[in-house]
Amino acid sequence: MEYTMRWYGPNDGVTLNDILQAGCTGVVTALHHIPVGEVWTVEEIKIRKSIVEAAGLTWTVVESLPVHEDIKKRDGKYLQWIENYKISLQNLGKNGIKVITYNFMPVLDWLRTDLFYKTPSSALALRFEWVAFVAFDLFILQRPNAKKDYDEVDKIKATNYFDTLSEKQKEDLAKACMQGLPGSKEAFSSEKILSLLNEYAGINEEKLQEHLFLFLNEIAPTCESSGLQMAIHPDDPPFPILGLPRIMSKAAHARKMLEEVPSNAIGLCFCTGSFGARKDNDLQAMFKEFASRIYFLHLRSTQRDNEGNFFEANHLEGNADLFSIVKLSIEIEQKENRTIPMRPDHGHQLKIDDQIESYPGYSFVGRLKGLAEIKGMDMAIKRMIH
Ligand code: DNO
Ligand code: MN
Repeated sequence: MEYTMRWYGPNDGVTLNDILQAGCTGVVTALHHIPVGEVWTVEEIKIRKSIVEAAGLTWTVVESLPVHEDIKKRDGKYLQWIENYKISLQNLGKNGIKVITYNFMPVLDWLRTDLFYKTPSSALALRFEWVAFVAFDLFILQRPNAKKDYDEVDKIKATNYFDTLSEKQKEDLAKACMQGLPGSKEAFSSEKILSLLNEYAGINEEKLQEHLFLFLNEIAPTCESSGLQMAIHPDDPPFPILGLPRIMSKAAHARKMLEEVPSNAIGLCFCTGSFGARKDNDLQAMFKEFASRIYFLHLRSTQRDNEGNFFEANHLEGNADLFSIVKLSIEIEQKENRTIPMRPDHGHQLKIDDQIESYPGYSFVGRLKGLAEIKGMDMAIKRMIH
């Protein structure tokens, strides 16, 4: 396993040296300052690469090279954006990048209703609560179709829930749900989300899936010639929200993509936290089935309840059995003689993390704790095998 942490670039409060001291050999980063769709030039990539290498770290995984909304909808300037995407891929390949992570979630990236959920130790975790989300949709976003998308029970629960919230709690709920894209300090507004949602009116799951497969088959030859592996990140949360289609939430979705896009350059980012938020996703079975096309690992765990709610648990607790996943990764690495990059994905916000400014989920000490636990487990499993 190659140990990395996500680094948001020179503006990240967590420094490259912090990441090196934590025990990583590499970082996962992106050129967040380049607008979605524009080409990542060789010069810009080189600048980032040299900063990373000067700190004694490597950069082999990009997260994310974002896919323009026009490509997901196949409208507007999507052909231009695909051409640009290919040029960015070539430029990244020339600079030693091996894996590209991206997602195909319309409009939003990952979404939680609470960014500061207090766990029993008082460490703060990210949490998704269904009733809170319905309340957000009905009363804060006021999406025109929301009322008909939920059943009566959900609507009553959400109304009662919303009535108990103070103004401050309502504000926090709005902030959590509209936090903007990863790496961006710019939040979404209700108007912005509503207008983006409108553009997806005619696009159902089947259509979005078709658009993903077309896009991937179009870029696969470039990935092959540039020595790159595409690793799609699962939907998070892994079920439909805001009336939007979801196409990478469960085993059947991943299976279909790997069948429809046969190139080995196209594979998965196995995020145990995102896939694991669904009860019907058997993580071990999925890992075994897709192993040879898993190119990147996001290791974290979620604790679910029976109502579609979950919070991000300590890495070695909750519903995802990371011991089994690490063991399976070691087996596939040995069998196929390759190294899979990993990162501890999100971490808890510990008290001491208040001292360093970081993005939600990307605290330093909280992630370091997860990384160290996983690293110890990895070493122990290897020693037991030999
Ligand atoms: C959530 C995170 C995501 C991920 C992007 C990849 O689990 O890992 O923000 O980085 O969706 O495009
Ligand atoms: Mn993830």
